[in-house]
Amino acid sequence: MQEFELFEKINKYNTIIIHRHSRPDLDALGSQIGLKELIKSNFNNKNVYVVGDISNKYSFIGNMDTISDEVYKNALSIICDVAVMNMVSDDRYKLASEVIVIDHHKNSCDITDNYLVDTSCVACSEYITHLFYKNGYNIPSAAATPLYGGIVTDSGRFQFGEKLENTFLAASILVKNGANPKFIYDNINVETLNDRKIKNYFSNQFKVIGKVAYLINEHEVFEKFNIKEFNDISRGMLSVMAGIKEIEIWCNFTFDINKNAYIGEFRSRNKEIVDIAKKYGGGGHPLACGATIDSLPTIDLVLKDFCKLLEE
Ligand SMILES: [Mn+2]
Repeated sequence: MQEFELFEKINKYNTIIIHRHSRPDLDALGSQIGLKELIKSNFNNKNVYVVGDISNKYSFIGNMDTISDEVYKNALSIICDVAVMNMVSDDRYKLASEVIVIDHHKNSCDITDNYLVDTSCVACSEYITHLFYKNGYNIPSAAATPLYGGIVTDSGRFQFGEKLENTFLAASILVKNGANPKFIYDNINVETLNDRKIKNYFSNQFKVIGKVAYLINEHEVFEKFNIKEFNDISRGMLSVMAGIKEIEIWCNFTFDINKNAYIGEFRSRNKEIVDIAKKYGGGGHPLACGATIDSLPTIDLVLKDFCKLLEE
């Protein structure tokens, strides 16, 4: 699909319902809510809704709308920050007359041919900013702040990105149009006292062999701290081992009672480790990957492989 067709289709429909991926991060929510505000401010008399599961962590950015199936009749659905069917939150987008996907991920789209993607953008929020700005649309502050939030978080606070100059350009446009960076940072830099206590606990638990740090978390820890979300430990506690000068690779093995196995999350500062993840049936990015590990003896083998890699 051509970019101009996005605006033609928005023009054509009175009702537009915006979706994004489930378990939303701030880019999913920021691009979704930002797009809603952009449409409301640039196109007259549109009914624009945002739907999907909510995230307690990012609820500060805005609320979702509750709508009936009827609303999808003769409506346009736009899906942000995801291009694969099984990750979209609320599959009622299928009830709409037409669907458009706007994404920045590298995988291909299995939802529709109305697919806009720019993989050089670090965030879907960045892509949407460029799309509207270069086509001469107005950017209200109600759109600028959530879009800014999406860019800040998906870029790891402006560290990552294939075309950082364009990322900064989008951020500059948003700030010029009233984005409130302090509001975003005040909300994402804060944690609860309980969160900090949990982190302190895990900070005292990790072990080190050579330049490799690791945590092995049995199922009991979920009960110990009343943690419901698996990823709050599995991914959330990686950070207690990151940023340590002597540690090159850090791993978090968390027991998943549903799989009766340890979910291993692996991170490396410089040396590519994804081949070791693949050796154990996993995969991911060169410096950030994972694998499902069946037992404690196998965890030992993984750790030995990481140590060996660092000796090479
Ligand atoms: Mn994203």
